[in-house]
Order: sequence, then C-alpha cells, then structure tokens
Amino acid sequence: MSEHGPRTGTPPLVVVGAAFVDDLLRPTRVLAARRRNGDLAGGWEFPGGKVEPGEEPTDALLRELAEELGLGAVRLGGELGPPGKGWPLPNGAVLRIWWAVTDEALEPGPDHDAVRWLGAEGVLDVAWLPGDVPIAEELAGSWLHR
Ligand code: 9L3
Ligand code: MG
Repeated sequence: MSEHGPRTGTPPLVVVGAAFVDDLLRPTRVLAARRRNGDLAGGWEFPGGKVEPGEEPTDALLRELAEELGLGAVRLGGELGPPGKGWPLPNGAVLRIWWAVTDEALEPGPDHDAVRWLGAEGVLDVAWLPGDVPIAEELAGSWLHR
C-alpha cells in the first residue's frame, strides 16, 4: 500500500508558504497572516498555498504571494528545516516553508484580514493553524535571533 493515500500511489499535495523576515542573514521578526475566509478563518499562517501540477514549489510560492499579498518583488532564501521534508498538514498534505524578504508593503489582501510581525518572544502568542505550530516553535526556539 502507498504511504500516501489508499493504494493510489498519489504523491501528497504540497502546500508552500513564506516566512517573511526582517533580515535573511539574521532574522529577528517573522510575519504571520490571519486567514479571512472559510473553516480556518481566524487562524494565523505563513502565507502561501497549494502547488499546482507541474509547478516548481518556489514558483508556486511566488505566484501565491502575488495573488494573496499583491507582491511583485520577493526574494526567497533557503527552505526552513531539512530541504524537501516539510511538515505534515492535518489533511495529509505536506507544508514546505521558505525564508523570504521584500521591500514592498506587507498588508492583508483577499485571503487575510490581518498581518503581524512577531519576535522570538511573541511568535507563539498567536493562534497558528495546527500545521504551522511546529514551525512557529522552531522559530521561537532557535531560528529567530533575539
Ligand atoms: N495551509 C496551512 N498552513 C499554511 C498554508 C499556506 C496553508 N501556512 C493549509 C490550509 C489549507 C491548505 O493548506 O487547508 C491549502 O492552503 P490555501 O491554498 O487555502 O492557502
Ligand atoms: Mg493561501
């Protein structure tokens, strides 16, 4: 039997997100965005969305950031955690996150109703979506500089 889904052999859906930080070399603050709509409304996340078939994950991420946050010039750093591994989402998908910076204004768009910059001390103070919690914990524990 396949590891992913019942006997289908279908690879898991990949969801990509951005950890926007103040500085790629020495991040001290990260951006959280609060979902505006649907079942997950009110939950905080690293903004992003689903990778479409045939799409490179980082292309998908830049596309999602343009759609959701209106950003045209985002610089991605490396992937958080072991490259390609990501974190499991409750629905069986895998969430992969990249460091990101932009000089453009980071403001809520169609999918979010708030954004917040959080330092190491405060990064666990918002109600992260369940799948995003372990990433926030890594940020709080060691990835954000104090
Ligand atoms: N999701 C979880 N954490 C995230 C993101 C960007 C997405 N940081 C979950 C929410 C949805 C699914 O992945 O169940 C697809 O995300 P979207 O396309 O609705 O943003
Ligand atoms: Mg999204």
